[in-house]
Amino acid sequence: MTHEDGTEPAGAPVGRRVVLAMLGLGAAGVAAGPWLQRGVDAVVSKDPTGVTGLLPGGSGFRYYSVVDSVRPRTADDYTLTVDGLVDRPTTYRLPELQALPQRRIVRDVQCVTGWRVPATPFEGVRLADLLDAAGVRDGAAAVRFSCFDGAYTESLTLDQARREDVLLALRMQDAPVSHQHGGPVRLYVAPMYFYKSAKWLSGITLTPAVEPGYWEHRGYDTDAWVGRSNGRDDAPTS
Ligand SMILES: Nc1nc2c(c(=O)[nH]1)N[C@H]1C(S)=C(S)[C@@H](COP(=O)(O)O)O[C@H]1N2
Ligand SMILES: [Mo]
Repeated sequence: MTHEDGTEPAGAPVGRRVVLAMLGLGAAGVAAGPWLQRGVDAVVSKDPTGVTGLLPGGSGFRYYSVVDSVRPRTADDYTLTVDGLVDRPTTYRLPELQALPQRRIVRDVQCVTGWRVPATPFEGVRLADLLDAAGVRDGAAAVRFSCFDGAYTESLTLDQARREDVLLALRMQDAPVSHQHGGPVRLYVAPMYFYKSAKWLSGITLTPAVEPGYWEHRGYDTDAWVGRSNGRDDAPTS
């Protein structure tokens, strides 16, 4: 086996296995990773077209977590901290994030391992808005994301982080982001493979350089543009 989910999904085209093997993703770091797939989504978004049948198991999302369990957070105890190379370090609570202007984006979700969920709505606060509010200092060139699962990390360059299609998502599939999908707040990086969209987001830190995230330490690209990175996935993309 060679990739992110620690398994070789049934029906995975040989081509992808070969490509991933060539990328060296079968390295021991992956095999040893504390990987768990959380099972298949039980509550799938309404899908009149039946396109979720594209996915293994005929369902919508898979749940992914690199740790066994994550203690849920609610509006009572959720906080999101913006710090590092900023003029005004800030800690937000959920109602404060909910009160900010929200943007809605509907794109395909694409996991680098090949599964895809078409036309999935996400809504939330533009990361660019929080960066502006914090006042990014000279010398900052990247953003590091941390998660209250205590394990996962991600990163973006400052230019990527400022894109219009990068959100702190409060809603997904027209409902609050569920705990299993990384709520109450997850990152949503629309133009990149879904591993960039860190779940259970708790920290945003401005740094002088990109610090590779969890999967990037295990062989995946930090610039994870859909269709242009990791030797590409094998599913069509929008
Ligand atoms: N904190 C955290 N974020 C994460 C992950 C994870 O394991 N932990 N997995 C990533 C990967 S590989 C994918 S495909 C998506 C899966 O999101 P979902 O569980 O909502 O389908 O979350 C990404 N963000
Ligand atoms: Mo993924």
